[in-house]
Parts: sequence; structure tokens; C-alpha cells
Amino acid sequence: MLSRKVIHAACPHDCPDTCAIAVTVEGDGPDRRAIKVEGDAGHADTAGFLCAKVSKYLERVYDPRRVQFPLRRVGRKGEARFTRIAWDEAIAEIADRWKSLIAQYGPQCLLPYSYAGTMGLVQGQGMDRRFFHRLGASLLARTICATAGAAGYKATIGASIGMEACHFAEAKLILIWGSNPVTSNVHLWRYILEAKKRGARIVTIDPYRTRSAAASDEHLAVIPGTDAALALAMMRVIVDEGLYDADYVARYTLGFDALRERLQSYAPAAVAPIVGLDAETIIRLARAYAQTQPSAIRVNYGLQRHAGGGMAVRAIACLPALVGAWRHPAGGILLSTSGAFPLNYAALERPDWIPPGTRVINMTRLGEALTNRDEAGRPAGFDPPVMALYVYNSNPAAIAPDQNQVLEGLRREDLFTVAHEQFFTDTTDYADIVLPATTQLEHMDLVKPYGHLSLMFNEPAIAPLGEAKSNSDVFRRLAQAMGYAEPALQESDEQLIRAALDARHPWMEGVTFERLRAEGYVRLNVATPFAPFAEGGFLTPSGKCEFYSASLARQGADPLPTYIPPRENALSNQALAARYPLALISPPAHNFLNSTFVNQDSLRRVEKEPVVELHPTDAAPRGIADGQMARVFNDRGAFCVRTRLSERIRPGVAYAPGIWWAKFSPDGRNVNAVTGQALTDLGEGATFYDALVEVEPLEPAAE
Ligand SMILES: Nc1nc2c(c(=O)[nH]1)N[C@H]1C(S)=C(S)[C@@H](COP(=O)(O)OP(=O)(O)OC[C@H]3O[C@@H](n4cnc5c(=O)[nH]c(N)nc54)[C@H](O)[C@@H]3O)O[C@H]1N2
Ligand SMILES: Nc1nc2c(c(=O)[nH]1)N[C@H]1C(S)=C(S)[C@@H](COP(=O)(O)OP(=O)(O)OC[C@H]3O[C@@H](n4cnc5c(=O)[nH]c(N)nc54)[C@H](O)[C@@H]3O)O[C@H]1N2
Ligand code: SF4
Ligand SMILES: [Mo]
Repeated sequence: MLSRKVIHAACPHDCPDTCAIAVTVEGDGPDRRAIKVEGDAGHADTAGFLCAKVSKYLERVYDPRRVQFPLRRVGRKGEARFTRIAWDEAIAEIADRWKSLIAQYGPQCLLPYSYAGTMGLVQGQGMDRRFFHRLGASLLARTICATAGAAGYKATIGASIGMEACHFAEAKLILIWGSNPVTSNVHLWRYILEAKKRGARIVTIDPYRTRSAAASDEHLAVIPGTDAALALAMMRVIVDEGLYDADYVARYTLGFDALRERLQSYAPAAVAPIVGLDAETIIRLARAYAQTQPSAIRVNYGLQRHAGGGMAVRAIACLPALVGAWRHPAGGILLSTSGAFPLNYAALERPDWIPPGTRVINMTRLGEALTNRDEAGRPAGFDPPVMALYVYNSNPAAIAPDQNQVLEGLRREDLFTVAHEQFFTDTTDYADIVLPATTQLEHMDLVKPYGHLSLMFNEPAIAPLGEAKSNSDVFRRLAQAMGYAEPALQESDEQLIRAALDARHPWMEGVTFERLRAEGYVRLNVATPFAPFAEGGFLTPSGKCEFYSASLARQGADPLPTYIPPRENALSNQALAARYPLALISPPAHNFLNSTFVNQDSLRRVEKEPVVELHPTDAAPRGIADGQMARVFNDRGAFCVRTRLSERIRPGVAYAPGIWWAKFSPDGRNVNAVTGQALTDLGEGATFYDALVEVEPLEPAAE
């Protein structure tokens, strides 16, 4: 009989839940096998169940199609023809190429490109940061997902801290706003269902009738990118009708008079045609929100992927203070809990090593950076040009906007690209060197969630498969090959975790490496119940909820919440809308996680194929029938998909769930062929859902 034991792991994926996982392993040493992954029932928030994707994690770990050993390109870029090389050879080749490029162009010609393939602090923002800071590489602004909303929330509340998920169960009214928890935050959905059972009313605000919207008491299908106008009109009603909490406002907010003045421009009747709801609905929503306490808002990222995304989150984040919802633990708003973890990031990442004056390249504008050409075709002025790209924890050929420009950049013969990956993605196809990466069962990590308040430990369950190496291992080897003698570049994963945990803060009291390793997860030492702003104490400069933000004024932004229309929208850009009348949004598919899992057969079979969903009233005049192949296009590019007609989508909006790999798409392009590199108002974030398109049938509809 082989010996069996259960090991504490944590889901590494970019999902707010960060589930506690119990991995059953059999045997010992290099032959040890993982035979089961399941939810760890001891963790209060993730409650012993995993989503459909990660409950099949062993398929991913033991997939024979994983990258098994280092490879060097032999074909043309994009052809994915490689030959096996040894690790020593790969590391030496990378270091040699980098050294000669650095000698010619300086260290900033090297661009690291990573996002959230793993959310672990060791494998995602530890040794990698130290290494690239020491090298003096260009810095990457990691804006692809959340920076717009984070900036809008920070200007208002002060930090990414909000309601604790469990308290949604006690709320009386819940607004699910630009969020689809059934798909992207399933353990919060559990609490929302509990509230519903206790009689709470659930309202979802989303252009698409998602699974969450369909299960709500009410679904308000707004026009994409107009949420700030809706929130401001709600505030107008609440203030006009005296439904606000005057005591809370007086004690714990800043700028009420200026806000009241601002609201003059947002009468429900004026806002109704902008957001696509009638004025009575807006008034009714505002009254219900103010009068049903405690009221909770789950705001997520869908509504911030537009030109005015930062202000949208800011306007919504003003609501709970106006009605005093924060007084109760089950009142307030939750965007992300990521700001609640007072870790020692300076010790983990060593920002003190960044050479002064190092440039920052925005990851959303990768196409521009690689081609040194802006969207209008003018020189983009990158000096030195990007000559080397090191991709890890990301799949930019699939997930970055303006795919055609990204691929043009990746095809450059003079760009030296390394991709460290678990699988042969769209991006590895363009790499000069591909390195094999470990999965979460094969390396150690500490994972910081953004949906609950426990730090999560991930103990390696099995030895790395094939010749896979973890991100931190590769950076330790690269540091040696580059001749960097700093001991901090050779520290172990355990030392990195201890550095991150070494933070003197009352919330970190008792959160030790030893406890994390023994117990698998430890909740921050915060009060129970968690009601962070019941008596003010906001994390803004004034300590109040800032309706008026002097810091925004200093940045040249509007100090008051305001509605910034989408760049591409029927009202805001009529000339463009005449050519491309449909607003395209591309939120997560239920069975994928961004572009991760698209190559996992069991999950791809469920999603079947890439689609665009249209309302029948938009399909009919275009001669499009259900199930027909169609081309979705605008000036940036085109992609081909099957159409699905349904009344779940608001007329005038097209819905293309993602993120399919280009190589699993009919014409080798996915939805990002039509998305653009323009940035949000605050936080320089991506504007994936701010894209007008036209759709045309690829063949005449069958009679
Ligand atoms: N299954 C699954 N889970 C995931 C992911 C995944 O790919 N698959 N991705 C993970 C990641 S990286 C993230 S950032 C989160 C994202 O999680 P969410 O923020 O929940 O996802 P989004 O699709 O960005 O937005 C959610 C909803 O916003 C709607 N929406 C789009 N535009 C607007 C708008 O202008 N206004 C309003 N009110 N609604 C709008 C969309 O239709 C969508 O239903 O999910 C994480 N979890
Ligand atoms: N059109 C459109 N585009 C979008 C979005 C959208 O809603 N619509 N969403 C955007 C959002 S919210 C996000 S967060 C981004 C996500 O963009 P990415 O963060 O790039 O996410 P993934 O597509 O999941 O790719 C992560 C890759 O990391 C790899 N990986 C996992 N673990 C490791 C590891 O330990 N080491 C190494 N070296 N690699 C590892 C995985 O195999 C996977 O290929 O996409 C954005 N793109
Ligand atoms: S992807 Fe999210 S829900 Fe699924 S196991 Fe990971 S943390 Fe849990
Ligand atoms: Mo994301």
C-alpha cells in the first residue's frame, strides 16, 4: 500500500475566491502522485467546494501536452516549431542575448510581461520583481484588469477594503453591479443566495442577463459604460427626497454640498436615455436602495472596462456613505479586499533596486510598445525600443487588446522573446525560447485573495513534472547567469514568504509562516463582525468618504464624481456608431478563466466554440439567423464566430464571452482583434468593453 496524505493548497487563479484546496497524494519522493483535489471544508468562505474549472485541476497538471522541457524556435515566428534544448543551454542563451542587447540599447530595452496566471506572491510578484528591478528592465504597469476601478474606489474610500463577503448573507437589499458572481465569484454567490432565502431583494445591473441576473429578483439591462450616470441619478433622487443619512454624511463624508450641486446635472429624466432605463425605474431603484437597510453592493470590474470606468466605480462607491449603509456589517460595498493585507511588499519586491528614472510601459498598450507605433500609426517614441520580451503568468497574444498590433509586434524578427509557460499557448507560438513552468501543485506559494480576508498557503504537493521549473527558480538561475551576486536573488520561496509576512501591523498579528503552513490559511486579525467604516475611519487623506477628492483635483481629474461617456457609444460618437452600431462586450466564459483552461478538452467541450450573442432585433435586419457563422469587425480588425440569438442581451449590444485562444478560433483571431488600446479616465486601465462593431453573416441564411 502506498502511503496517502492530504496537503494544504490554495487556488492560484485570478478569481476573488482563492479557494482552500485539499490535495490527496499517494507515495513519496519524485514518484508521489496527486490523486484528488477537493475544496477544504474547514475554510469558512470557500466552504469545501471548488468551481467546475479547478475541480478538474488534475487534468491540467497531468496533461501530456504540457511544456515538458526547454525549447528553441526553429520555424518562423508564429509557426510553433521548436527543438528541445537543455536547461543550462536555455539559461545561458537568454543571459547572452540579454547581455548583448543591454550593451547595445541599455537595460530598459527588456520588457517583462506578466499578469495573473498565478496570484501567488512568490511566483507572481516576488523573485521576478527583484530580478527585473536589479537588471533595470522597463517597468510594466499592470493595468489590464483592475486599475481603473481601484483608482476610483481609492479616491472615494481610500483603499481596496470593503464589506466582508460573509456579511452579504445578512443584507436586506443587494445590488450586483457589473458583476456576475455565479460565474466569477461563486462563493460570494452562496452568501447572496442565503440572503435571498432570508427575504433579501437582489437586483442585478448588467447589459446581459447573466446567470446571476436571471436568478435575481430584478434585472436592469443598462447600456454599457453608463453606470456613473445611473449612480449619480440615484444620488440625485436620494438627496432631493431627503432619503440620505444626514448624520453619517455630516460626520464621515467630505464634500456633500459640492456633490449636491453636481447632482443638478443628473435628473433621472435626463439620465434615462443615456443609461437606457426609464426615469421611474431609476427613482424606484434609488428609493429602495436608500430605504432598505442594510443594503450591500457587489461592484466588480465589468463596468470599469470603459473610458469612464474609474469614475463609474467612484460614483457607485459614494452610495453607501450617502445612505449610511456602512453602519452595519451587512451594508456597504465590496470591490476587492486586496488592500486589506498589510504585507511587506518592499521586502518582497525590492523596489529600492529600481534605477531612478526607469520608464514604465503600460501592459494594455503592448501592441504599441512592440511596434513602436501608436494607434494612429505615428511613431510612439519608445527609446530604446523594446528588443527583448520575457512573458510569464500571461498569454498576451490572446488577452491583450488590439490583437493585430500585438501579433505584428510578436512577429518582429529582431525581438527576442522568452515565454515561460505550462502549455503551448497563442503566445508561446511566437517565442524564441519556451521554458516549462510548474503548476500550483509543484511549487510553494502564499496567495492573497481579493474576495475574502484569509491568507492562503500552498504547500507543494508533488515534484515538478518533466523538467518544469517554478518562476522563482528560473529567476534565481537567471540571476546567477547574469552575474548578480546579491544574496536576496538566491533566497528560497520560504524566505520570500517570510519577508512578505514581516509586517508590523495589528491585522498581521498571529499571521505567521508556521501557522500558515500548519493550518493552510489564516484569517487576518481583524474584528468580527467586520464593519470597517461603521464609524468613519476611511483610508482617504481626510479620513472621510470623499465625495470631493482633492487628490483627484491635484491629478488634473474632476474632484467630484462625474459621468464620462464611453469613447465608442451611440450617443457619444455618432459618426463611428453609424458605421459600427453595436456595442461589444466580452466578459468571462463560465468554464474558462481568462484564456486559461481553453485548451482543457473537458471544459472546452462545455463552452463548445466561440460565439457572439445578438438580440433578434439586431440580427434580423442583418440577415443573421441563429447558429450562422458571422464576421465581427471594426477599423481595428475582425474575428469570425458562430452567432447565437437571444433576448438575454440588450438590443444594440453584442456579447462575445472570452477569452478563446486565437488558435481555437475559426480564423485565428479572437475578440481582442476588435478591442482597442485606449485607456480609462483613472488608473490607465484597459477599455475592453468600449468597442463598437458591426456584424455580418458569412454565408446567406438557410431558408
Ligand atoms: N469563470 C470565470 N471566472 C472568472 C474569470 C473568468 O474568466 N471566468 N475571470 C476572473 C477575472 S481576471 C476577473 S477580473 C473577474 C471579472 O469578474 P467580473 O467583474 O464579474 O466580470 P466582468 O465580465 O468583467 O463583468 C461582469 C459583468 O459586467 C457586465 N458588464 C459589462 N459592461 C458593463 C457595464 O458597462 N455596466 C454594467 N453594469 N455591467 C457591465 C458583463 O456583462 C458581466 O456580466 O472574474 C474572475 N473570475
Ligand atoms: N476581450 C477581453 N479581453 C480581456 C478580458 C476581457 O474581459 N475581455 N479580461 C482581461 C482581464 S480581467 C485579465 S485579468 C486578463 C488576463 O490575462 P492573463 O493574466 O494573461 O490570464 P490568462 O489568460 O489566464 O493567462 C495566464 C497564463 O499564465 C500561465 N501560468 C499559470 N501559472 C503559471 C506559473 O506559475 N508560471 C508561469 N510562467 N505561467 C503560469 C497559464 O498557463 C496561462 O497561460 O485578460 C484581459 N483580457
Ligand atoms: S477559480 Fe475561483 S472558484 Fe474556482 S477554485 Fe479557484 S478560487 Fe475557487
Ligand atoms: Mo482580471
